[in-house]
Amino acid sequence: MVERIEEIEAEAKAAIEAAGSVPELEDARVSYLGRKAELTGILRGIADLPPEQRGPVGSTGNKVRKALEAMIEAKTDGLKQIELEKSLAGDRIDVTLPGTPARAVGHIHPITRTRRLIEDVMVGLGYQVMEGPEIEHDYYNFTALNHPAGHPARMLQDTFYVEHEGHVEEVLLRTHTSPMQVRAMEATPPPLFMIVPGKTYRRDSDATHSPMFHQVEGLAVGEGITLADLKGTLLAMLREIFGPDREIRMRPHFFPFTEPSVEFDVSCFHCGGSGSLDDGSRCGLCKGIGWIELGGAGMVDPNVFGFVADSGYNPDSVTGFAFGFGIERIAMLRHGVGDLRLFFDNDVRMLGQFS
Ligand code: FA5
Repeated sequence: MVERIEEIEAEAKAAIEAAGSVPELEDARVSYLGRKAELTGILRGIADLPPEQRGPVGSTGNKVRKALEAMIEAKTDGLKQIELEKSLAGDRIDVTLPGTPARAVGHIHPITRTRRLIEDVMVGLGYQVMEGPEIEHDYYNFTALNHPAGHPARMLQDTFYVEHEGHVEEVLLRTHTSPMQVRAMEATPPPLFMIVPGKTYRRDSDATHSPMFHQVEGLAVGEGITLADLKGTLLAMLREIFGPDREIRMRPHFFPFTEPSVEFDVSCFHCGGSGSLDDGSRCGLCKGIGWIELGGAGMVDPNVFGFVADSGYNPDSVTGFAFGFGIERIAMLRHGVGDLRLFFDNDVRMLGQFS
């Protein structure tokens, strides 16, 4: 009987050693130590053995059972550790792998982009950025800008009027950002260097004109400011926007609130200002002229200073220049967009191209 127990021990040890997983080890435990196992049966039947066998069989049997139990316990711990390591290795996250692509969050609108570019350039030149109301009084939009009532220049800008307390033609959607010239001077004594980007409105609609559009106003007032400063400022700004080789030109024009007044053009960045392309054909961007018209400007009219004399603007001691231009026009030129209305159709296939 003792020999049989030793045989069982050898078989059981081999089976335990061969077990490669926790379930396999459990099978071995059930086979050799379970309720129906041979060794369990032998130990349970000790009382029925002849008295001289009870001692050796009992002690060998119990020793073997304990040894097998200890072996199984040690092996269980080892296998569990191996399985844990395997599953950890399987679950390991490689933080260096590229992540799931982030969802597209959209794009900044090309008009906003262009506005920010202009703001950055002008802040770099020492200008502050101001904002003003889109619903404006006739006084700021026209009167204080030297357009007396009945002045024909009022008719040049097809105005949207807002009915206010039964009155028409007192409150309007600003037709340009120039009203902020007067508001800024009322609020800030000279010297003043500011730009005003914002929405403006006119009864206009075609491929290059929209009822709602954006302008940027610029105003510089201080002692001894001249038209040459205006030209230098416009040149610096437009070179930042359109490239370092650009030139500008100013042509005589008329605005009621500047004297002298000019329109300013930038040399065409498509043909380099020559008006023709390398193959000899006419440049389509500037229509063969070599110059692209951008906006209006001039020296602040002393009459305008008269409206803000109480704020320290004495035309005998300060001079200044102002300029204004359309943001859509700059964005169209920069991105080669032929129809301004595309910016406001809100087709993401069009807007998503400018990132
Ligand atoms: C003015 O609005 C003057 N306030 C500019 C100015 C400021 C002159 C300071 C002197 C001193 P004008 O009406 O030309 O000027 O408009 C300026 C620019 O606004 C135009 O060159 C054009 O680019 C843009 N613009 C005018 N109307 C529209 C429109 N309906 N849609 C899109 N852009 C427009």
